[in-house]
Amino acid sequence: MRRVRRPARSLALATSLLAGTLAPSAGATHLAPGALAEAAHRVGFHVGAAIDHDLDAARREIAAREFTSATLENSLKWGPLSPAPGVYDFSRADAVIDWAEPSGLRVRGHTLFWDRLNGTPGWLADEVAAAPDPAAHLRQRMETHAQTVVGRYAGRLSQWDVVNEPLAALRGDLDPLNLFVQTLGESYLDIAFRAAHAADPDAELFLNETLVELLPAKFEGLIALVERMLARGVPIHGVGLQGHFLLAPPDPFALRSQLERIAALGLRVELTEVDIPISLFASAPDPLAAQAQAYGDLFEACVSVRACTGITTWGVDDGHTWLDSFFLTQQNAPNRPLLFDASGQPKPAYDAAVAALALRIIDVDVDVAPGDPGYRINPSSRGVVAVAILGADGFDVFDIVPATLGFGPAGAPLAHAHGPHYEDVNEDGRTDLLAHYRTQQTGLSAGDPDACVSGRTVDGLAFAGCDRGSVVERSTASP
Ligand code: 9MR
Repeated sequence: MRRVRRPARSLALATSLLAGTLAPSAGATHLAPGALAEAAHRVGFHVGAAIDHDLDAARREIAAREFTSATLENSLKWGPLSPAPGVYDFSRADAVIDWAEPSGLRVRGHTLFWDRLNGTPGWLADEVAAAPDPAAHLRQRMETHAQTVVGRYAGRLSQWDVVNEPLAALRGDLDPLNLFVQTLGESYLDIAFRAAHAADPDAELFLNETLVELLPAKFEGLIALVERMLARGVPIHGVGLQGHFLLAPPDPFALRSQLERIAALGLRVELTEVDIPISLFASAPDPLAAQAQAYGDLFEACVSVRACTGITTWGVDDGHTWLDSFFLTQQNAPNRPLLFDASGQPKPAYDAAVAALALRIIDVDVDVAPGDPGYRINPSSRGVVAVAILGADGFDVFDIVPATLGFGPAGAPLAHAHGPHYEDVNEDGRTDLLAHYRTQQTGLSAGDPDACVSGRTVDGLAFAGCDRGSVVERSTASP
């Protein structure tokens, strides 16, 4: 058995930042430049920013240093891309993508089909209305558009928001004002995703929706829609929750449960357009610290769900945000909703995001293996649980404090079954270290709802995991 002792890494700082006790003042981060991207890279997570074609060099420099992902804010929308039928101008999109790639950024394509604002060219509705068979005409236009745009960048854009905002603004039904819905009904989503998949079979295809974080009924509509698409075999790989928290800061518990609902469908999920305006915290004693808490909550909700693979803020810094010109929010300008202030300095929210990313590295995997003769346990009397703490860096089973381990609803103590540790090569070809513990409980079986383990690491991180087959459980930071 290989015993690897990786360098100890303290989470105390991260935890106290999340608790707000060390929140620095604006622009006074103690973190090194690039800490955000570094923290994300370390745990295989993406932090992104929306980038427009005319974003200035100073902001691009911040983006390249601090983020791992870029979303095209406007340049790939059908309206700006195609001024007349069959005419495409890729110059703005090319400029962003040609900058992002050598900057080492993952690029998200945004967005193929969106019928609000400038998402669809004006000529399309006129053309569809005049067509002898409007449905056939629109379908053909959509397929050509997907082939032209997704095909052009095939292999370069790893994710696409194939369809944006299909639902009514404040409800869970399809948007009755949407040209695609009016002409093709729900089948427009199938056409869109199938055409995008044909144009780039390797791209991860997302359905991106807004305001669902604040509207539970709309979220249910989204889930039902995605379930129907999956039942029809539509190639959808992820759901994007935009995360424009214009009315209230994120509720971390509700958000996490939404992320888990999407994960349970077997899909990825990302927070794709996040902004949390400072006006939400106007009455707080320290609005920047309160905003940092909200960002910390948001990041923690996502990093604690394995299927949640990225968070993108809708802009780089507070000097350049759509909220300052949006009719509902412009009276609050400056809205200051992002991780960097208008002079490009990291805000307390930045530190909170970095701290929360550190929590990603703990995953607890609990497997019940009753009676497996390989474990040399009497199958009729005792259970065995294998506990693995998996992480890209920093923590493993050696970090468990054995005396803190508890099993089942009563938190019964666990002792090493044999071992103390062994290596296991997982499905990704990565070697995990596991530890087996013996319970006094009889009659255990795989997936037993009571087969839960909790404990603490030497760094004071509380963790908990249950046997759910192959699903990896979350961990929580200790208070
Ligand atoms: O931030 C974008 C702004 O510059 C554009 O004028 C606007 C219309 O195209 O779109 C904004 O981004 C939207 C995104 O594409 C979809 N979700 C809502 C975003 C804010 O309106």
